[in-house]
Amino acid sequence: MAKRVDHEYDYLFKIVLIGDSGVGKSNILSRFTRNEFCLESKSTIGVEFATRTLQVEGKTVKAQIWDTAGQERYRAITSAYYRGAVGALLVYDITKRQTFENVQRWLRELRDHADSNIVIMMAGNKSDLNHLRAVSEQDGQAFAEREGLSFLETSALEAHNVENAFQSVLTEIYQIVSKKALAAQEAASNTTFPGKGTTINVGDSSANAKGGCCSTT
Ligand SMILES: Nc1nc2c(ncn2[C@@H]2O[C@H](COP(=O)(O)OP(=O)(O)OP(=O)(O)O)[C@@H](O)[C@H]2O)c(=O)[nH]1
Ligand SMILES: [Mg+2]
Repeated sequence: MAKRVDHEYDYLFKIVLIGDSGVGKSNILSRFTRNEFCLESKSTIGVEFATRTLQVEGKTVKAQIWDTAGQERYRAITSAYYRGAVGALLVYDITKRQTFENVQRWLRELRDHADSNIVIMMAGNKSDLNHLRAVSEQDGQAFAEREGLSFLETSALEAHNVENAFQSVLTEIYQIVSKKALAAQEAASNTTFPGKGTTINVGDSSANAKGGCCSTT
């Protein structure tokens, strides 16, 4: 029998879930990766992660989603949590104003610890509890626009927009990555095949170093 290859994906993207305790991060994760919801879920302690492989613009993408506690005392070491993350879902609870006010704090943490090009989606979760709403959708939208974030209201309970939120983050990441790959390819072909009339100085090592190396960052 043929052995299954583990690398059955084109890209692996790490995404982190952040936001105050109780906003629904773990349920968003379980809804997205296992289609499960738990009304009496316990606060996360330390770090958990789950994966799901899906199609993004015709490519097979494995999303590795990390989840930690919103509560400071249960949180894992911050720098390790953010290392290598290319996307973030920043969650607040539309029925708890304070969790929305704290989004600013979470953004600061992202800017301090994560890559500056990280793709951020803000999610106003628990949209099923409209009768208890403490943050209007317009307030969420306006804040996201000011901060340059994508924005959706979600409900892990009703499976509303959870799929969309991740698809949108993954698509944006994919577009950035493929643009970078294209730019790197172009840079490489330009340096490998210098145009007619280009002076190639073989004696100068610093010039060689510049011309021969193609940065992927
Ligand atoms: N009505 C409703 N309740 C939700 C929704 N998402 C999560 N909850 C509930 O909110 C509570 C907290 O959810 P969690 O997913 O554990 O929250 P968390 O953000 O992971 O919390 P920490 O791990 O402490 O940071 C649980 O009782 C969930 O059942 C939702 O979309 N709608
Ligand atoms: Mg949790």
